[in-house]
This record gives sequence, C-alpha cells and structure tokens, in this order.
Amino acid sequence: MPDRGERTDSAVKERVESKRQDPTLYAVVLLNDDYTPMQFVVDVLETLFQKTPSEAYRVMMQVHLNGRGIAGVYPYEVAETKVEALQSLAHEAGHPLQATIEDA
Ligand code: TYC
Repeated sequence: MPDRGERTDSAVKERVESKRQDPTLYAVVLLNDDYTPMQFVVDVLETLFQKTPSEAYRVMMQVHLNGRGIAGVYPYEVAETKVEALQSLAHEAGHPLQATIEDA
C-alpha cells in the first residue's frame, strides 16, 4: 500500500497541532458550604479528581477551613466537564456543593 492514508494523516495532524497550541490551564476551585458532608467531598475528590484518600482529605479540610481550595488544574474543556460532573453528582445527592473555574 504505497500511498496509504496520506491525506488522512495530514488532516489528523492539523487537528492535533491546533489542540496542542493552547496550553492554558484552569483551576477547578471547590467552594465551602455548611451542608455538604465531608465524606461526600472526599469521595468526589477521589472519583472525579483522581486524588488519593489522604490528598482528598487534605483538600477537603483546606476548603472547609479556608473557604476554597483547588481540586485540580486542567485545560478549559476538561475543567468544564469536571465542574458539570461535580454539579450533577451533588445535585443528585441533594448537596449544595459548588465549584468554579479560575485562571491557574
Ligand atoms: N463545611 C462542610 C461541613 O462542615 C464540609 C465541606 C467541605 C463542604 C468542603 C464543602 O467544598 C466543601 N460538612
């Protein structure tokens, strides 16, 4: 197959390069509230933000004591998806947990 996929290769390459051109990162910032159970926040940090149990506990306590804390740093679309997933889990569980996206 001498000319296999040449045009496809260049089309794929252009898309990959355009995504690589935007290295801007955004922080998903967790906000404190008086009602969301601590264990729920720890669980969310472990499942959505890939924290270890001890790191999840540390971040949760940082938010609990200081009002806010960084759950993770991601490209914008990933940060947006994480916040949507968090809001959906919190809403389904009946908790007011909120997060925002900020420049990292
Ligand atoms: N402040 C909550 C409580 O005392 C716990 C909590 C921690 C809530 C972090 C939200 O992002 C949060 N149950």
